[in-house]
Amino acid sequence: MGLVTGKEILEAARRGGYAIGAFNINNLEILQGVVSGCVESRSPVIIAVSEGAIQYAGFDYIVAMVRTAAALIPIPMALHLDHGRDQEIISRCIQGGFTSVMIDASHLPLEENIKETTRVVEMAHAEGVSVEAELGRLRGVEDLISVQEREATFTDPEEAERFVEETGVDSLAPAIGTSHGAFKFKGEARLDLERLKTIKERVDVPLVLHGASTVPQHILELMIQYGGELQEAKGVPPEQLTKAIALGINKINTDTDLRLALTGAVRKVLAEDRRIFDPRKILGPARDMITEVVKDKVKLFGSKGKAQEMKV
Ligand code: TD3
Ligand code: ZN
Repeated sequence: MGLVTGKEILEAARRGGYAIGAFNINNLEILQGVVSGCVESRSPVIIAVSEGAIQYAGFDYIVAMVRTAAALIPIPMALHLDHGRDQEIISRCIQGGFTSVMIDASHLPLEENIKETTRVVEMAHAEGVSVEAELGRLRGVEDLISVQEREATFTDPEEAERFVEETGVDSLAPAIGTSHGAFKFKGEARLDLERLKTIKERVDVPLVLHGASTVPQHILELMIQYGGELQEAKGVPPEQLTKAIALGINKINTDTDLRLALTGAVRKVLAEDRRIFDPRKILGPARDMITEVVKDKVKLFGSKGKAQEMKV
């Protein structure tokens, strides 16, 4: 059906009270794994591509691959730049076929974040491309010892209100206690849901949760069984995601769980048959494993079956 904007997908999710998975891809097998999972579940999907992924696979390969996927399938799909920091890459995405970009100027002071984000919003909206921005820093809850440190890192609801009003962004990623990667929590895994609730009361755009991988137990066990060293890995508990969705999260970013699924499946195949060297026999099961993970995710996020409801 061709690519749709991030805004179209997220506004439908906001109206329906569910979340859309934004899945990071780097190559053909990951893309196909994600696409199959969403097609089988009849779920809209956001394909997320980082600056690192563009560097790895090449801009034109990524755009051609994702466009081809979108043309072949009956579900709404957006192509989104994840954590855009480089102005040149952001412009290239806006001009070159992406339907959504994230400007991540969250490392800058508030005023500069507002300025940079506003500039990207103007550029992107002129081309009909949606924009996500980030406010606050992503860090694990227990890394923040003092109340002051926590306040300086997590998103301030008042600032969020001002940020959305002044920049005109289409969606906002607040910092509420998640972090990227497989080692998110040392102690209790908990998000600052009170803060999320207050932010939602003050802004009326869809909210995005970064660092939302759950590190599923069965995948962790697979990794460890076949030689991976990940004993301390811990993700966001699925029930915390359910609560976050009920409080206004409409986009859930997932990369780590796909990486773990791919690596776990590859480890298993290689360990079980040491004579294998056909890439299709190595990456085929990994692709299938990604499909299974994605099917579980979209069920949890509530986007299963929502492709039909979106009139795009
Ligand atoms: O933006 N992303 C994807 C890139 C992070 C590198 O892993 C996320 O917020 C996903 O975070 P997670 O929990 O999958 O690491
Ligand atoms: Zn992120």
